[in-house]
Amino acid sequence: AIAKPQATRKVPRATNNPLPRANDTDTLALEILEKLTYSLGKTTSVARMHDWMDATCLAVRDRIIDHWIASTQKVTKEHSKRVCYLSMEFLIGRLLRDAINNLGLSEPVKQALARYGVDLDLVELLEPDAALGNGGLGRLAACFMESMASTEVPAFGYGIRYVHGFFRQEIADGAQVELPEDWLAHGNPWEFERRETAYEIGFGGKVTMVEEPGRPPRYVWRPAERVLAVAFDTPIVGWRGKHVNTLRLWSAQALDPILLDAFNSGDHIGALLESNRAEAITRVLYPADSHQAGQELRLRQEFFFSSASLQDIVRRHLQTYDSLDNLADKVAIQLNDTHPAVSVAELMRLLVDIHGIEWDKAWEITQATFSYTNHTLLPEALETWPIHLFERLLPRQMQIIYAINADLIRHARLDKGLDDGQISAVSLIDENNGRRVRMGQLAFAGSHAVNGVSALHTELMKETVFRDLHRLYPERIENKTNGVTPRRWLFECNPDLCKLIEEAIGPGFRDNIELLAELDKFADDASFRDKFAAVKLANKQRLAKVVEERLATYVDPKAIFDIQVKRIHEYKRQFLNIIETVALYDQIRSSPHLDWTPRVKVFAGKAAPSYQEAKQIIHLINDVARVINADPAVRNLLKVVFIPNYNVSLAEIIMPAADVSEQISTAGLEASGTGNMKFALNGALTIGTLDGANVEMLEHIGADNIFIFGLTAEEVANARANGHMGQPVIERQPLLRAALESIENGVFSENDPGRYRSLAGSLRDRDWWMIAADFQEYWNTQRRLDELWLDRAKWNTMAVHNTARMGWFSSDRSIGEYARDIWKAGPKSIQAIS
Ligand code: B1H
Repeated sequence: AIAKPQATRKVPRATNNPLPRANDTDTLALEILEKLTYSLGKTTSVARMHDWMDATCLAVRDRIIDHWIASTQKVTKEHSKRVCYLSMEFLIGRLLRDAINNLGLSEPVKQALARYGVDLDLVELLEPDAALGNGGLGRLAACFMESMASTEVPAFGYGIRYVHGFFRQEIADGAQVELPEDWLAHGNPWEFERRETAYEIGFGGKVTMVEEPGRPPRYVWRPAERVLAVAFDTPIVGWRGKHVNTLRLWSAQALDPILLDAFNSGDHIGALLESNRAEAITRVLYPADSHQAGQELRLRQEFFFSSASLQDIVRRHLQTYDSLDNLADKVAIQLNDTHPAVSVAELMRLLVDIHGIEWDKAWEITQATFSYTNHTLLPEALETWPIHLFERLLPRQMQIIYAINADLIRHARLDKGLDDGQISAVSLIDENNGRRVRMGQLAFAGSHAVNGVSALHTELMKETVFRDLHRLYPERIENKTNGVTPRRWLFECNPDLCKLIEEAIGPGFRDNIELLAELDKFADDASFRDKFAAVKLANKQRLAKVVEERLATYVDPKAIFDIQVKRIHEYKRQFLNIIETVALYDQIRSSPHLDWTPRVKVFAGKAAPSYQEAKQIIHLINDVARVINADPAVRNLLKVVFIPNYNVSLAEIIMPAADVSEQISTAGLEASGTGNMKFALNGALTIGTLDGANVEMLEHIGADNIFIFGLTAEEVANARANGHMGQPVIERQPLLRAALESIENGVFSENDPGRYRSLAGSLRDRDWWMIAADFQEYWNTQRRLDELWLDRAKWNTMAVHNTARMGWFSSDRSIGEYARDIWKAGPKSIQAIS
């Protein structure tokens, strides 16, 4: 007879929380082998380096998952408030080293791989650099994700899973060439596809009013087109594995991947059209920062990820609470610039149309939930959308914006007595340029807090773009100065320096970066300084090797490494730097007997593909490099290199190798800068203008340890208002005049002598970026650096002070301030940050 199953039999209760895995070398070696065998189907004898990389990522990932599950359970159990960081860009770079380092696994993983004769350093190099961002804005989002995990602020990052990230840059005959980037080509071991977490996103169609007896009229949006947003989750592990948050990126799919009717009737191409159109939304990152793209596809991207993220937030909230009334108590949504600003209208639609909440109540919830960060004041970068496009693509959201605007204007007129001119400045609709929706105004109106990214930038926000809105809501704008994560930008990229720091002040700085201040007293200790300089030299040798490999150019690690790496833009003034380089070249040639300090000028950065002036600047740098590097008269006293394809991984090699950091934007135009912080943290001396966060770096580092020059923001504004012209200035400055003439006469472009005529001409004319205006002071300041280099003890003292005093610029501090002042989320200890 068959035994009857015992009703009382004890089944071991399934546990959600398996034992955390052991982290010793033996266990890791075994598990890496296990992944290689059972996840990748390879043996050690046929495994390629890529397979080792995948196996290593998977073994490390298992350890993150343990913490991930625990973090999620804790947040759920405690009903903690969550931060949702909405950003069109997350420039995360490689994740393996970050994960290993934060989990404290560097040594055991290294040794585990060594058992198979595999070098962890080489494995790390194979990971593609996730470039889902343009520059500072996207990298800030990545630093913030890491810091939120490290400071245990429960958070979701929401963005787009672009199939192609930021383009790969090559230089051909001196000019930039853009090639498609393909980071997903070999799969992505860090992401989890969540097919069950998918939302319909509508576009186009019609809005109808539905009236039912006894109920207020409702609006119903019937989109003409629907696309599916599917979630892909990547765990973001914080320092010491304490907490793990989620980066949720949306991928677009057709609801009906192939139209079966069309397919069956033989129209195989037509059957795929819909899926192509849908998937195009998340195909590629727009590569123009500081310039509004203006295409329909871009607006589709913005709405697509905003709507998906909000639907996700609302759904999850309703899983726990039976009402949306307390939404703002449980989530804080941060809008990273205006790219997700349509969220304000979309949340209103979800609250009012879908969940039946009364308008005023919905508006209260919306404002209490959102906050908005502005990252630029450049007029050409401020997003506006033509009404007709907006209306066609998002008809209901357009209606909602009109309604929000009507309320805003009523308040401005009746309660605050604004006149017509002031009303048109605060209006969400720009009536002067063919009627456009102003996304900055929308984000401002829909938020309880609006912040700039450095003290100066925040003040300028109040005086310029948001002047009238600020008068209307004087409490709303506040400052949150940017920061960078010390884990990636010191611990991981400069391990030798960290070892040295630890010998001097102990390991405390690894958990509290502001303890770096204790290094200050070592600045006058000659033996410490020498070791500090030795680490710098080794880092310069490492960079010199990269330059040799990629450019076949020798650079002397004993020369000053003077580095400007960032997006190429007129306001960032790489042009000023290269003109100074040309002037120096002229001087070395005409006075060869003088004691010139050897310098290597390093440049890297990408130009937006459609930005002709920026591409010309790249071409000029390469032309100048070719001529100077080949001129024997220079005797290696001056070298110029442009390293192609600047990205996060290259930055990790460059930041620790700089002696001089170039932060020379026209004052008032760089909102903050974050490269400036990475360089100084690693002991470079800054030559810079009083712009963005440079101003606060000056305060923290002290005027004796930083090289500030040039017009102030106020002086720039005045010069522009007073019709400043470059030519009279150029006439008075022989160095500048000669350098400019050689550039415009084709000394560096003999095969095309007129190539730089218009670029140079722009200086003689309005000199909009104040390059001629600032040249002489820039030159003088560079020569002061030359002189300082001769007193190496003094230089090194200053370098140590830089590292010691940069702790405040950690993104942990930035996040602490957001948590305390804006989000009211995260551990009490974080919100209590002073
Ligand atoms: C910054 C951008 C930006 N500001 C538009 N604005 C973009 C604007 O694709 N777009 O349309 C992309 C990016 N990026 C930078 O943000 C500032 O220039 C830096 O000064 C600042 O440090 C950084 C982070 O706040």
